[in-house]
Amino acid sequence: MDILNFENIFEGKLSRNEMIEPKDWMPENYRKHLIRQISQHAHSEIVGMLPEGNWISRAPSLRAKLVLMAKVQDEGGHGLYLYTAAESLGTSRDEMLDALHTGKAKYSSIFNYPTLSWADIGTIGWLVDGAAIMNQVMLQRSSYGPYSRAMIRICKEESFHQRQGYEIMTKMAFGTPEQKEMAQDALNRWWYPTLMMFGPPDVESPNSDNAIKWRIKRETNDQLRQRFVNQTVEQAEYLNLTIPDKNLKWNEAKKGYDFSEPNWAEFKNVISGNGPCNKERLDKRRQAHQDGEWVRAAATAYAKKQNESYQAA
Ligand code: FAQ
Repeated sequence: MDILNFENIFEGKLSRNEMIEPKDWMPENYRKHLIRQISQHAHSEIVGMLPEGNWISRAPSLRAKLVLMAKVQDEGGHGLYLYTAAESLGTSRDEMLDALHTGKAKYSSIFNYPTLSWADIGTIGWLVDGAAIMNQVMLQRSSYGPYSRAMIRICKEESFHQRQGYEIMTKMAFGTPEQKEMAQDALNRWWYPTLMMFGPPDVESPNSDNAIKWRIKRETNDQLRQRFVNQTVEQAEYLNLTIPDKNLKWNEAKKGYDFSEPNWAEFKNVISGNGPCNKERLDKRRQAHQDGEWVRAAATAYAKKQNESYQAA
């Protein structure tokens, strides 16, 4: 079959909303686009364990500690599903991790901000997981089968994470004046970085056109950001907390809120490696990888031995 026929089959599947599977023919740029996005997503999950992991030993109760430990462990699991989905496109775990550890690969900008108080853990669950779900619900219908299936499970777990965060915020916002102040302070610091998670405005997003054309993303960065703001305003009102944006206003014509854009110069700075915690996060990640070397060596030796005994039998 010539390349045009392969392309027709690929386009036909997309137009019928069928999944593209690892053994199917796909354009090289589609494969590269997916490896880029899925590996960045995987890196975000495992780097995202660090700001919250930082609070496990300081959680205010045994219950809070158990719930946070389960959440952080889930994020590690999400990273594993996603690395496996990316491997099915022909890259290797070592290549992806090497790109992360050498600073070549991106991961979500949000994890380069510090977690200064327990209210930050509530805010991450409420806002950061809330934004992640907003994006990932759409990705459940992504055109690449292994990515879409990973997202279905991840979204279920992210919903628990979002509730965990909102529960902390509810306790703090309705707690003592000091607790409420901590909750407001955390919202003030995390609001704009959360809006940045959706990526640059559509007009400055070089990857969006292909992502939409190939049905990898079903909605654009701006559409998702708008939906997130619309949903979150009511949640903040219930908590009696103030979103730090004087321009936030209901716009009846667009049936959504007008809101201030985040500082895009700050975003560019953070994704170029110069955010408040980029260095700390990468140092911790490299150290964790190094510390895990003996586990990888033992697992590889065990698998080799099993393989030899199967072949001998
Ligand atoms: N941070 O052309 P676009 C989570 C880069 S999971 C860093 O618009 P695209 C769970 C982008 O890569 C959070 N870089 O790109 C959790 C591109 O650079 P490149 C992660 C960003 O791909 C919760 C350039 O800017 N979620 O939080 C960011 O169409 C709590 C131009 O951008 C995902 O990864 C950013 N925020 O759209 C874990 C979801 N935004 O590669 C622990 C899947 C953009 O050309 C605790 N990913 N860039 O050098 C996506 O949906 C997309 O990749 C976007 C970016 C929306 C992130």
